Amino acid sequence: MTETTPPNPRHRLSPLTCDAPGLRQSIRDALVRVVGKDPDLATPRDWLHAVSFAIRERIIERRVVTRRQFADEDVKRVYYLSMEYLIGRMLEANLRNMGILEVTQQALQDLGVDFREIARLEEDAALGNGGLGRLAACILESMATQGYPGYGYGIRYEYGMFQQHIEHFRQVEHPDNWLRFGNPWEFPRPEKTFPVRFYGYVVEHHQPDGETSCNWENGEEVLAMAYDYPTAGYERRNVNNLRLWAAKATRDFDLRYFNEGDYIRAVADKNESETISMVLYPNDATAIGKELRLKQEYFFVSASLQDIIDRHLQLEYPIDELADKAAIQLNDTHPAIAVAECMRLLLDEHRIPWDQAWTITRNLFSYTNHTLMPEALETWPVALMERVLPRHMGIIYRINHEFIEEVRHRFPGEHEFFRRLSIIDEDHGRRVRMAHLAVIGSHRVNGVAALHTSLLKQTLFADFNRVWPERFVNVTNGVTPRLWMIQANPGLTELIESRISSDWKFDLDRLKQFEPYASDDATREAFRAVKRRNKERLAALVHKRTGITIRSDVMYDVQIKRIHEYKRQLLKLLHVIELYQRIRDGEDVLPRVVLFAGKAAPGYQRAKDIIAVINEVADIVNHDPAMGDRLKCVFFPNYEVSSATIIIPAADLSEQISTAGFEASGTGNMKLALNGALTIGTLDGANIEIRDAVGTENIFIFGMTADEISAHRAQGIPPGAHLDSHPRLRSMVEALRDGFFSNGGRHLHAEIARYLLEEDPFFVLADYAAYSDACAQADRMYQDAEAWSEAALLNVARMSHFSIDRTVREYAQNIWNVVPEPVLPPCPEADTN
Ligand code: 73E
Repeated sequence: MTETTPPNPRHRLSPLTCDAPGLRQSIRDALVRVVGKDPDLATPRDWLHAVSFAIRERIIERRVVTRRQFADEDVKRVYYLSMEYLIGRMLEANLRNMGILEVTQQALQDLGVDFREIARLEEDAALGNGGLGRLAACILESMATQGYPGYGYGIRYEYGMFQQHIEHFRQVEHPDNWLRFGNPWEFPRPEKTFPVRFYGYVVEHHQPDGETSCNWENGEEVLAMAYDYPTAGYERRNVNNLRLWAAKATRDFDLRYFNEGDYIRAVADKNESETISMVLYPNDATAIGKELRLKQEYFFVSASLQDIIDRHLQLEYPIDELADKAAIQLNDTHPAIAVAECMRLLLDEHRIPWDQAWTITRNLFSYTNHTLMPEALETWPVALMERVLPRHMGIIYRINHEFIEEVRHRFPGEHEFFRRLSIIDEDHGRRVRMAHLAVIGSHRVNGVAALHTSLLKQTLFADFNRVWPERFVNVTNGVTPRLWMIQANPGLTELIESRISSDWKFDLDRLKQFEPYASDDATREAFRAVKRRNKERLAALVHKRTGITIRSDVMYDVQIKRIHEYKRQLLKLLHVIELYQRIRDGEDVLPRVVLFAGKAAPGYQRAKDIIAVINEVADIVNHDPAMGDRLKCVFFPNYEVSSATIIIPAADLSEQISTAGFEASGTGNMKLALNGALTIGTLDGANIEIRDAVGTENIFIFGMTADEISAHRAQGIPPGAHLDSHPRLRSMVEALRDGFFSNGGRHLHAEIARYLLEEDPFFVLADYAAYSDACAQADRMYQDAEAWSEAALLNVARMSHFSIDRTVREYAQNIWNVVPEPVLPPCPEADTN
């Protein structure tokens, strides 16, 4: 059935029941008929798969209804193109959003199965590195919840983000074979398969009308096959679709060599072409200059655009109305080649003239920038691009030529300006600047927090901002309260629910109604009880994962994020050393648990060294009897979405201490504050907006501002000059340097100390005194349990701005120009009988 065929009455759906008996039956049926097991012999994983299959039937039914509605209503669709989706486990999220969590738990209990036990067995879908990928997952969930016709497109990596083990204090990477037991949540769509070409050459044909048409010939073809992951909106409403592409060798491939009798070569080559979707590059905030990465980017972009255009034509819309019926968001520059691919498809496949194709393309695309870090900005050598994507290189040259002509006309004689604006960087061995292609090919470009957007306009895109100031807009990130509050923190959810009406779950603005309860003694006490239970839950997990025993009656101070110099895990580690020394000196120090978690890119040696040093310091601290349980330091291994949902609700203090000007937004900062942690942070990224929302008295801000950092850098003060800015700093750094905390890694500790004293590119020492003061201020407030609880509750109540639903509405209004469709009516009421 095509998208436009009116529903055949014989194809009317009779929805599956969502009551306990119906679910019980479905689960048992799935166990026998799909998983193929006798219930008497079924393992917990068999039950996990059985319940997942039973639920997916119900989700896909809603997907069919949602798709029909969109087809009937002539809607404008939003397409989100992202190399990364950090989804996490799907069972509980799907059950909750479908509104059938409790009834399914009941059905399982009737079958003698413990929901918690089987849910734990599900692998996280970790098809992303960190914030950028998690944002993509939150945006999809929000589009479904709010009724936007949104589609995600990405890559179905065979191996996701590596699993981090800690061996002898160091990070060791293990492959993430997340599909090894099969995946009940995906629907393979072999009929949705598109060819994607690489290499080859371009043949030009001169037409009688003076135009030139191009054919991209020869080269190698790989097939992109679709796998669909339905994404449920909250409370059984719309179900949208995430379509991930897997690379498959073409049949030609096989035949060519089979006919030549070289069987082994044929199979080897087939394997090679399928490596395109084999593995996620585990690099956060650094560009990867590898040919395979460029092929991954083009592979998923080409398949997605072919699919988008196919859908548009199947709906019988004229091709020149593409930008009226679709909006495409580029999640960073990773999919930016889409601009050239769209032009290629319109020009070569649909025979649209250049100017018209260019107007469509620009109206279609918009681009989100997530970082200013120079090492993250993607540029490809022209020679590589010419070899892998010769047609696209030609298109990029023409886009660039016409753009430069336009600015030459508007800004005559400014040759240096044109050179800086050009898509081609001529200074570093001729490279294609993907960010320039993305800006020129989009009608809107957004940063992800107010400070980030303003820095974008002043620095990276200052020249473009002169050309097109109206193109740059801010859309501050957000997080979904469904996962990061309702699922992660049932205790706090219940507390809020007992005080205000439940519509805050859809409309986080309503959380403001909770504000008066911050001064209510009973609510504060209940909040502390919830926090305590969340700490007990985390303490049990910490013990299981690390063997370390932690108290649950002390401050939990957490820094959880990718390990990166600019995020300054070393600043927190120095504070741990300060506390350690002070306790050893007999000072009275507020008892606390300091918890770090995060992965280092496998090739990022400094970050891996930081993990090793944290673990060695932790080992000394945790085994020193002088600490008497007042200080514990934990490195929680293999940080992922599912562990974040346990750590975040237990936190008291949220460490957001990046060097100002470097963290584009941060989203962990929002999740932690929403769960009642107080932030200690710099004026960086979204911290600034969090401060404005919660009030300066409910957050601990310290350190140099982005402007002060720039000024400080310009002064060129040697880092060692700050050693006397704080009474203990010198002895702390010396302890590191002299290997006091080392356990076989003496050289490493000396190197970290040298790095701080001589390089310190992210101003750890310069900011230390201010940081230590802010920590002391936090400690003082924590000792007044009432004051702390009040501030924590005010943080919760004032986080409405950071709902992903607000973020998505801003994209919809200011960038995509789409309106939400009325959400579907709920399924028949779930019945727990
Ligand atoms: O500040 C975060 C931001 O909150 C930023 O570092 C992160 O994106 C988050 C969501 O907006 C980010 N990730 C990357 N760049 N910025 C990145 C770069 C290359 C590969 C993978 C991820």
